[in-house]
Amino acid sequence: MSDPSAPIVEEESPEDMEFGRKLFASGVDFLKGVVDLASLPTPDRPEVAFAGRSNVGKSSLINALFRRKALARASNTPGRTRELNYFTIQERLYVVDLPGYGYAKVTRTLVEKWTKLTRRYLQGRPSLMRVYLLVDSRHGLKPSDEDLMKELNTAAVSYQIVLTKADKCKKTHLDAVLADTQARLKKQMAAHPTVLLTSAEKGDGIEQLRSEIGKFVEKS
Ligand SMILES: Nc1nc2c(ncn2[C@@H]2O[C@H](COP(=O)(O)OP(=O)(O)OP(=O)(O)O)[C@@H](O)[C@H]2O)c(=O)[nH]1
Ligand SMILES: [Mg+2]
Repeated sequence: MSDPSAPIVEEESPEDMEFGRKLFASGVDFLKGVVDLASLPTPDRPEVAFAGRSNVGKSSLINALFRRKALARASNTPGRTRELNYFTIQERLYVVDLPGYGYAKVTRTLVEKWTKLTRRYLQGRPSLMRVYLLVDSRHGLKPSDEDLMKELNTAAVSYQIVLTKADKCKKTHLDAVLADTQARLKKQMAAHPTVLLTSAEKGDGIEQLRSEIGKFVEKS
């Protein structure tokens, strides 16, 4: 019998992998940084967003997906991304880099402003196909992540947990964090049951993520 606590691994078909690879190699443009809901672009194409605590590696993962060093601004200074940054693959897909939460060093008013904007966006965007909720492999899920998960459940927004910075951890630690995260997802209605393990630095999980995102895009 299979071990119920073993991580679920989803196999991507070679066709999906190839589609994802081509999609992310087909050219990307920065569209704009959105600072209020009124400035959101028309929801005329599928959209995926990268959310998570400050410094978990959202911008770095987007750069890795597109094989670009500095498309999305990544930095050691938490709180680097301050707007909803829209990237577009022609007219086929929007990829959104969100400001992080859970970082208190900038002024409280500023944090509240970004948090409010991000939350409102996440709950009310009709074309949002999936939220990738990034979690640092070293730390696992934090209460602020679980708050967001609850909100996404309530708003019935599909999301998937992505563990980041896998290169910074030992395999035994990764296995434990994966199992713990998956166990905590069981009761979450809107959560994708698979937890993805990634490293923007070494490339782990990047091809799979491209393939998964590709499934939201119309084949043309
Ligand atoms: N070793 C390693 N470092 C990483 C990885 N991903 C990101 N980092 C580092 O983590 C730091 C934060 O990365 P960012 O991509 O800026 O994080 P963010 O989530 O966009 O941060 P905010 O915009 O502040 O919310 C940077 O110093 C990155 O180089 C990874 O996979 N491996
Ligand atoms: Mg960022």
